[in-house]
Amino acid sequence: MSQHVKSDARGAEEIIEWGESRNIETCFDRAEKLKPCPIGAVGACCKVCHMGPCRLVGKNAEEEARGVCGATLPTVAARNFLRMIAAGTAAHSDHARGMAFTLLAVAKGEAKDFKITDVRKLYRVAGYLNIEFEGREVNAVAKDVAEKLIEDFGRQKGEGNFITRAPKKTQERWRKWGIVPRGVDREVCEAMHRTNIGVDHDPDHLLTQGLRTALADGWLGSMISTDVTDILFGTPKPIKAEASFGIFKEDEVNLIVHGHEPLLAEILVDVVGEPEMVEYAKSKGAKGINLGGMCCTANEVLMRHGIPTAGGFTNQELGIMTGLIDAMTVDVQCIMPAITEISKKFHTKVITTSEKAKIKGAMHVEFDEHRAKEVAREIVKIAVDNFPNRTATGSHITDKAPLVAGFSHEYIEYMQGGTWRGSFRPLNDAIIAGRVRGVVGLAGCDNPRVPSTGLHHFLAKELIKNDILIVSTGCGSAACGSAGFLTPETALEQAGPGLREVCEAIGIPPILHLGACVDNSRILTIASAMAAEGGLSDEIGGMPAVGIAPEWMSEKAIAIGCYFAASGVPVIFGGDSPVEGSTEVTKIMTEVWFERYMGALHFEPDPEKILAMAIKYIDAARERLKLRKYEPGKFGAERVLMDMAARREIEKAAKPHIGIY
Ligand code: NFS
Repeated sequence: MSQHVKSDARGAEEIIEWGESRNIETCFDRAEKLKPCPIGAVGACCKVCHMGPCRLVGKNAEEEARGVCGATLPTVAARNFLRMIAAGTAAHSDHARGMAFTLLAVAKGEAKDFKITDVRKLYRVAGYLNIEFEGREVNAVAKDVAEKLIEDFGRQKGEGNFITRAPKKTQERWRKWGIVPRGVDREVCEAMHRTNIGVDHDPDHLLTQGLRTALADGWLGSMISTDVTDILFGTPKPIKAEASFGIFKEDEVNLIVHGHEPLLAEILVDVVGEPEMVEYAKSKGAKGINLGGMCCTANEVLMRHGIPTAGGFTNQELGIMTGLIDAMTVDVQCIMPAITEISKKFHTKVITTSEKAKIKGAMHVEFDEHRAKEVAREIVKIAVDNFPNRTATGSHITDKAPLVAGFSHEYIEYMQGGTWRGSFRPLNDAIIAGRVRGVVGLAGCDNPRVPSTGLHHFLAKELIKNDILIVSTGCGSAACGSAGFLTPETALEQAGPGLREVCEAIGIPPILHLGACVDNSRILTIASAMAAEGGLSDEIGGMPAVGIAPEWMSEKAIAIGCYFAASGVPVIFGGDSPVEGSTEVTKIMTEVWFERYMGALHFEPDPEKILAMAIKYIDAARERLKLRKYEPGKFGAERVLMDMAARREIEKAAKPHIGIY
């Protein structure tokens, strides 16, 4: 990875250069031209009232600088940071709200094009919510589940429903420090109130509300979204797919779903296969209709249907520059408004589909779950009608990478023992024996301010070489996927000896793609299951586990980082710290949070240092847990891991069952 590379994503550099030779501007050019504001970058700009904006700068700014109202730099930095958490939480949770209301509509028979696909998951969730399900109509259970989950948004007092899914000790820490979230809307609203001019001025107190708000994201909003999506569309299990710009087909209509919400994308998966639609495409000279994705909408349909992904955040303009995308639907979040501008130079139609988001220069076809197929067909027709307008211009890329995705909590449990003996015992044992040194959640965005996806690639390779199992989500997964890292072969070629053995025995890649960014909630449930299994820590805190978001850019990533920190996971973000101006705030987020929750949030731009810090945290946790000292290639005794054949034997011996797990 040379310093001059703008993107390390497969094929990206070629498209960027092609665009540069034609003066087509992308986020990479804008990032170069537009240096970050040095005052805002360190959290020292306060613009919460109209006496300012106040710039808290100077030699001894932390001690001496004051805004017009007298606000200090630590107050301002903490306040700005809390607002980022609130915005990120609002985004994930509003998406979750839409999912919960769709489940309710399905249960009431009002969204006829959707159905409950995973009844087993519905029952599992009903169980968490103490809702009776035995002998009841599926839709009646679904209605109760949806209504109970919807309570989590508007609850004013008490605790979120899923809080009790965390290990007891983790819950105790939260209660002790007053960070158990009540309802999503209440926490976001209170965060905005507290950061309003003249309210909360104590940095620690502000950041404590930050953690409560972040927990509302992780354990309420995001977890609801993951569970409801599984109920409606199926809990993911391993599936093969492909990634990168090579997924676009020259002789087919290319329809790309971009954004975050899975509802329209799921219906499109059905509709593009309808014979009338395929015939229509043929009538326009195409061989068929090729559905692909981008960012997290891509991850949702990749996990469940193997729909290929064109990559993450920084690939969106480049995708259009291939000249092969006939239509791109965009719903909410991480959509660059620049895509409508760039689409003018090609034939691509950008279609906004959410009532919440419009972009000048885009068509608007609003999605409505009550007439989902009708809207989906309208969109497919727009794409097909646009196929003949394709010109020969564009930077075509044919290269793509194979991948395996679809690792849900439920599947990971199943793969460690089958339907009847599924557990987290083998993973815990492998960690105890030192075969697996620890676990890293490698997640978050890709970013044009660094060689985009390059930091993900570097860390992924180094971590698995060090026998660290990776669970990935969001654009981190897209980065690993298009690099070809999400295959079992990667374990053989690149993983350390212990991790390689574990991956070989189970037949999995050393990097497990867990889904979209809202599916970071799967990491919370996996960590809780590992704590319950025993032998490691009895809470999430203290596990040999670290979260890394090396290229983050979205406020959503900040909310995620904070809910992991509050749950007990040390987290390292790349790039410069948005609270760098205040050592007091930095200390709270690193030392104070570690003392209270065993989690922390660091910012470190140097990828080598991120790696070293992650390994240090993991080894320190191993030492605290009195686990065998990690030595490459040397392991302690552990149970024999079951391979696929052994699992099938158990399956055969057991009673017949429905589904795979
Ligand atoms: Ni996550 Fe998904 Fe990507 Fe970052 Fe955006 S798409 S929700 S925020 S950029 S990982």
